[in-house]
Amino acid sequence: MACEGRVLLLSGVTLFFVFSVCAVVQGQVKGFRRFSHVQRAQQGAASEEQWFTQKLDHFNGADSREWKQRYFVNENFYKPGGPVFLMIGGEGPANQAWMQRGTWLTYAEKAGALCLMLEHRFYGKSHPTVDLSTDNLRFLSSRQALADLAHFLTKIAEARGLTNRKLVAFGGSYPGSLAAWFRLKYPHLVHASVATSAPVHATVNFPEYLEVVWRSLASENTECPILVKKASDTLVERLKDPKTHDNITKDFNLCSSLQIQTEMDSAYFLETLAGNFMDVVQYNEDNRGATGTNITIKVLCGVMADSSLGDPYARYAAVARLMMDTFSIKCLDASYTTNLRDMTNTSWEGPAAGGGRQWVYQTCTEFGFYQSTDSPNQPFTGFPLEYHVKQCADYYNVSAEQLAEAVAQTNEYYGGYDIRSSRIVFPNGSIDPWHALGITKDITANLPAVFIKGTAHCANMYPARSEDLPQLDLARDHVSLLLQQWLKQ
Ligand SMILES: *[C@@H]1O[C@H](CO)[C@@H](O)[C@H](O)[C@H]1NC(C)=O
Ligand SMILES: *[C@@H]1O[C@H](CO)[C@@H](O)[C@H](O)[C@H]1NC(C)=O
Ligand SMILES: *[C@@H]1O[C@H](CO)[C@@H](O)[C@H](O)[C@H]1NC(C)=O
Ligand SMILES: *[C@@H]1O[C@H](CO)[C@@H](O)[C@H](O)[C@H]1NC(C)=O
Ligand SMILES: CC(=O)N[C@H]1CO[C@H](CO)[C@@H](O)[C@@H]1O
Repeated sequence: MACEGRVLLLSGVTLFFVFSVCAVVQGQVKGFRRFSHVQRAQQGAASEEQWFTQKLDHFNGADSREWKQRYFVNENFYKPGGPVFLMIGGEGPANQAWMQRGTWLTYAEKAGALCLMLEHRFYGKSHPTVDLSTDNLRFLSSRQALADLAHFLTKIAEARGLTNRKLVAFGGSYPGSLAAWFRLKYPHLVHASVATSAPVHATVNFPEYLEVVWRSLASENTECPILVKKASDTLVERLKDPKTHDNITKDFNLCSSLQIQTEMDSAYFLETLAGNFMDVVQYNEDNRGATGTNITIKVLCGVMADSSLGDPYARYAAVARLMMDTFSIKCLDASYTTNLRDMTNTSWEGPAAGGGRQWVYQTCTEFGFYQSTDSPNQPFTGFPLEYHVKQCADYYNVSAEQLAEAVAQTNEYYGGYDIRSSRIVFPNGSIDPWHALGITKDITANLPAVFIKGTAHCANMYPARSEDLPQLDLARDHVSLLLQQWLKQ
């Protein structure tokens, strides 16, 4: 869902924290974990799941196949005649916590809104097809998802006598983009949107992500990213010498002895370790909460600066072990072979069906967003664009040319940074690596950006806390005022 269940990948093991359940899912994928969101909403009484009969293919009138899509309703704040608020589901199970907590509900209370949340097709319990075969995944796209939202709203409005009510769409991260695009493509249905941390510009290569990681680490301590780079460079050197592999296996507590046969093996291993830093930066501070981790940029940079642990390489290994301890992971499985087996399992019970197989498919056929090491201004080495592109071929038989064309077409279809619409607000956080693909300056008075200095991915969506930065409170109030204005228009 929108900024929901957290996915942290530690050394080949992704921890997918679904609200109130902590499921450990083996072998999920990088792109996925570094796109999904921390859940900071607190536990409350679960809003009951409901099911909507949805079309499989909205773009073929001759195809009448149907399936059941999951949704949630909260009527607590609704006042007769009030607007409809819709939380858009994303690349993971719809998280019921959003029906009890979150900034959007404070807005709903003010506006007397009916609150709905629709789970994204192919995620959570919303299964349009019998399995996740590549052939079936062609029904997974943002366009089909927007059409699901449109059909759902139209039918719900008819059934509940809500036609002509103003609708406000909410979402964070990928669902933030969906919120913006929903207003763009269905202006007759959607009155306004709050598109938080929304990467509206698709791009195959996204090396800027790691540049923001450098800057975010440097804002804690200028030495920190330099030490990370030293450590990473040392590790890359050692990987070239098979005699060091036994030591590396021990240092990083690998589940089985390190096997480097191809560039994919080393890239996967290096990316997994870099992931410790990427995840913590993306969710800095947001990382405390229902799931209870206290690992922040400050903590990681503290370890990197601790010379009592040995050289920077030894400190880097200490970070990896700290992350494993924090998440009670016994050992690190950083093997591309295992990953490939998991990612190509097409069963709904498969190891990557929690969202990894689906989300990476969407990156290969719509968005790219590959967090490569292709920029010199970032700390890591060894997982270049080719490594990410090769995964599209390995998992789904999508070629580099097909990927490039698909990404170009996504921008052609939605407009990328040049989105033309109105009444969409784009909150962004300065230390969120995704802001590089978001709208960070007002496009027009009617398409404003809201800048939140010092916050990470999706911070403004979580329930307010007393220790929040004052600018985060201001951003929440600013969005609230905009919505009040817009609902009068
Ligand atoms: C492995 O680590 C030990 C102890 O730190 C060290 O003495 C040895 O030289 C290392 N082996 C290699 C091949 O680097
Ligand atoms: C995080 O919290 C745990 C348990 O409360 C504590 O044992 C640990 O020392 C803390 N770690 C850091 C880095 O603050
Ligand atoms: C896919 O995953 C399921 C559940 O873990 C497992 O039972 C099945 O054997 C796997 N299929 C293949 C082809 O590996
Ligand atoms: C992969 O795609 C190519 C061209 O798109 C096709 O010719 C080939 O049969 C596909 N391979 C598999 C295993 O599906
Ligand atoms: C980090 C970042 O790009 N923040 C931008 C968010 O939007 C405001 C405009 O309201 C920009 O000034 C910030 O630079």
